[in-house]
Amino acid sequence: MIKLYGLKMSNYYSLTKALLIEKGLEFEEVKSPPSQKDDYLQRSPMGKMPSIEVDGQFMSESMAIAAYLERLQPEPAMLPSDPFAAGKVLELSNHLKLDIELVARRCLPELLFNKPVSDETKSQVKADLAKGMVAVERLFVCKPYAAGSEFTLADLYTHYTFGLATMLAKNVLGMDLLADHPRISDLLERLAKHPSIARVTAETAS
Ligand SMILES: N[C@@H](CCC(=O)N[C@@H](CS)C(=O)NCC(=O)O)C(=O)O
Repeated sequence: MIKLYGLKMSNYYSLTKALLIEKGLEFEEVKSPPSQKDDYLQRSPMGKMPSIEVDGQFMSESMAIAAYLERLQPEPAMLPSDPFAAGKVLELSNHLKLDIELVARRCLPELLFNKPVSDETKSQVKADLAKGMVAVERLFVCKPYAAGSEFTLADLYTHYTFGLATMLAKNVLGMDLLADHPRISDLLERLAKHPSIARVTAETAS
């Protein structure tokens, strides 16, 4: 059985859990906070969560885990069978991860650990987020899902990216990230009710 290491509070842990649920795979959750200890780094070389264990072997990085799970359990598909469409799903997922989530995350120390982020960093993050939002807006299809007619990996990255990024933007930057993006706001409302995501949310709260 697949073991999923990390903490429920982590958006990437939650994304991976939702993916395992989507795939109907059996898995065991192992509570494991991030660490720089050697045994942890064997599972996840940057000491981050999530990671998985399969038959005594380890893998980190949500997108790598998603690629593995897609081949292990092809149905339901989280990437379209059309090669170009599959690339577009990954393109959107990567932009969400790199140009929204990772940018907003620079404000996390202020919210989580009460470590103030400098005004210079805040204005850079605001500018980078504005640019990232224009970029992802170009890529979103929202008919009805993030990248087209089917629920894909991009929907999971959408939900788990904006969950964190909108909260950080609002509380640290005083910025409404979705103010000019009604299509993305509507999609997020629908995704919150998607069964795998709703189950992860309910189990995180319990
Ligand atoms: N690129 C990684 C990001 C994982 C990540 O940033 N995890 C955060 C929690 S959501 C973490 O472990 N942070 C602790 C740390 O950086 O030490 C992925 O996609 O899995």
